[in-house]
Amino acid sequence: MTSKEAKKKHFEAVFPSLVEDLKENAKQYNIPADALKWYEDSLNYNTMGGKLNRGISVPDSASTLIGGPLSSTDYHQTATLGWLTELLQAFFLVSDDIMDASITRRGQPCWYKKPGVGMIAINDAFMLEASIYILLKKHFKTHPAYVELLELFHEVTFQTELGQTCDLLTAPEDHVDLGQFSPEKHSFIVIYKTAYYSFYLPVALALHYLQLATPETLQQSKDILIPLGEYFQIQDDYLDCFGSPETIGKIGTDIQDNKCSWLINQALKRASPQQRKVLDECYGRKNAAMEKNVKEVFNELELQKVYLEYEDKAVGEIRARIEKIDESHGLKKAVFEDFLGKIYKRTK
Ligand code: DMA
Ligand code: MG
Ligand code: MG
Ligand code: MG
Repeated sequence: MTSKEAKKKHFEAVFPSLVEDLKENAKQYNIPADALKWYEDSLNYNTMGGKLNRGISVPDSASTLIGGPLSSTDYHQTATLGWLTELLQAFFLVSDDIMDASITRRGQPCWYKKPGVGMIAINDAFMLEASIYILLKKHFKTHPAYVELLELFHEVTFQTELGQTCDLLTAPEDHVDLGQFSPEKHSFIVIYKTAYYSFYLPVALALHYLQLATPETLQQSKDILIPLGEYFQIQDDYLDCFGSPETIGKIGTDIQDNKCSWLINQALKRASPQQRKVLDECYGRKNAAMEKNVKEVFNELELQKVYLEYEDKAVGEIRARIEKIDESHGLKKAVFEDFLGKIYKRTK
């Protein structure tokens, strides 16, 4: 087993006790047995099976910040905060898959697509979110930064929802107007819907847990993690079209969903009048043949090459920012180098 696999196993081993905590909490309301089982199944199905990068980043960042291995208590506590990040992600993904009409996630049917689930998934998403605060209270009520942790989860949740609002509003189902897209709109969408919760949140949690969070350390972290998160979502947009569904575990929907993705923005910059006509006629239509026409234009415009050039440039800029970090406030460059290492050139 590689050390990465061992780290994942160690992190996964914390989850069952959190599920037990949540079941115990639910039992005080005399929850019927079938509802308890439903809740447990939803917790397991929607929280496990992914890369767990966000969650593992909390203990990882904490260990880098203190410059050595965590005590077993600190590991357990920061891994718990990591799992809260994964529960937040589960809440967003269950909802996102309904809104994006997605088919698969993590190589399995999306939760709402499971027989017998359907729109119950909406309530399950709320239950996943509520679970964050049940566990936060149980494990961190007496931590000096309890209120900061609570406010951080609330703020990041709102930021993500704001991003999702713009993602959905720029992608109306019944009306395609590619003139509505712009790189600026794209940048806003991806920073809010992805960067805050996926990148800023895990590091901010580690900083609060270790009581190293100050306006300076939080701001310095944000200045790097937001661009890093923007790069990550551009990878997601790229993989939606050019990734392999077997590897990314999901079937891309951005073209049919009329999404203001990075690829369409790049295509619009480069398209000839004829190519633009194809995009206007075929983008955002629930039709596989039209989706194929759009992909053909993307290929003609060599967007894979454009992406690799973007990646080199973006990563160079992120590395330069990391280099400039002033470690005297308690931050460590390695926190960000590790994050970048986890996602650089990813294919899933
Ligand atoms: C992801 O956007 C954002 C959130 C908040 C889940 P997306 O729809 O591109 O994600 P995915 O490609 O995983 O469905
Ligand atoms: Mg989606
Ligand atoms: Mg989405
Ligand atoms: Mg996507």
